[in-house]
Amino acid sequence: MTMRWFGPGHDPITLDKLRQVPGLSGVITTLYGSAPGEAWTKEEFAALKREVEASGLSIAGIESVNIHDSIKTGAPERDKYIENYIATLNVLGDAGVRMVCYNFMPVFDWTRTSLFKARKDGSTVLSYDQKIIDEIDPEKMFSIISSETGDAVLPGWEPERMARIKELFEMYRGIDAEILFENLIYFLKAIMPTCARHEIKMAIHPDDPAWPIFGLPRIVTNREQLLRLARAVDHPCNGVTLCSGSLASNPANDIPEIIAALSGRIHFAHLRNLRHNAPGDFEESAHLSSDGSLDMHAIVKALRDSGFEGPARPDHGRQIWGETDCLPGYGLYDRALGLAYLNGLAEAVEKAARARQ
Ligand code: CS2
Ligand code: MN
Repeated sequence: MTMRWFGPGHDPITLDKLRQVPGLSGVITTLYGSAPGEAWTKEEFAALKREVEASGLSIAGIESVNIHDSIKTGAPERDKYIENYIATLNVLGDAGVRMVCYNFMPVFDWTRTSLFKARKDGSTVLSYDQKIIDEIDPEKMFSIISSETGDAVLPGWEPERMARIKELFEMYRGIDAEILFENLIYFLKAIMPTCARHEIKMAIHPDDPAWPIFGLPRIVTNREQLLRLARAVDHPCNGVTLCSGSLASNPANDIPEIIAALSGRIHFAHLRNLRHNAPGDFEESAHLSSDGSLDMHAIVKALRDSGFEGPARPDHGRQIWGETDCLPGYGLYDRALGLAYLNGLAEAVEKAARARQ
């Protein structure tokens, strides 16, 4: 069980605090300051690794090494950026990293219409309402997010990228789901030999929410698409991040069933619960099954039964107990509560399985 840590200067929650969370063995981190497409250097990564290890924790995987838009759009300069990606994988592989999470969403990473929706108990959560999205143009999206975050920079919502939003939309003109899929396969085929050499497991993160928004295609949203992707590059290093909250934004997705179907190809798990309010309208909840729409016990059990061995982490939590100094969704308190609960489920599932043997 791991937790996400955004790195020095980016995450107000220190490693000293994280290491007191019971059952935490490692962190999932990244070079948060690096732009998509940049090759990471050995020195930069060694410094990050030293810092994590000095706290007694280890790096359990990278989330994310982001993909340059030219790779997603298949622009002529993509090969140069794929070379940079391979250089980064070599740095990571040499440093002992075995899992890299990434996503292939055009323009926006995960999208929410509010980062601080108030709940009855006084906590706040991230929420999404398609009706709001339908009424605004995409350029407004960044102002909604930035007006709620102030100075904090959310992954995928960097002001430098958002300043170029018109240009980004222009780049994706004519890119439909089929072309985007081909570009993903091109990228995966190019990096597979490097991944195989270092035994780095690539774990694509599902699109969040799990349907196309602002007319942009989305290709990692359900069981069929995930299986198609796994088969198109049929190598164990081509795998998936099982993000329960992202996939379950579409209530038609049966998460335990998706886990069973992808057995052997899930390399990372994001465990998060959410509550469906109406079609296209959901809010995140505490991790507890009873607080949301997902059966978290069934999800943890399905992961165990599928032979999943990779890192897992609690995904977004609520903001509680007056905690404000954190990135939205990434406070310490509720993620720690979530982690303790998920560890309890994992222990119960494990013991029940052993008792049956
Ligand atoms: C994360 C994503 O906070 C989140 O919702 O799950 O931002 C995730 O890190 C990226 O999509 C993976 O590249
Ligand atoms: Mn996730």
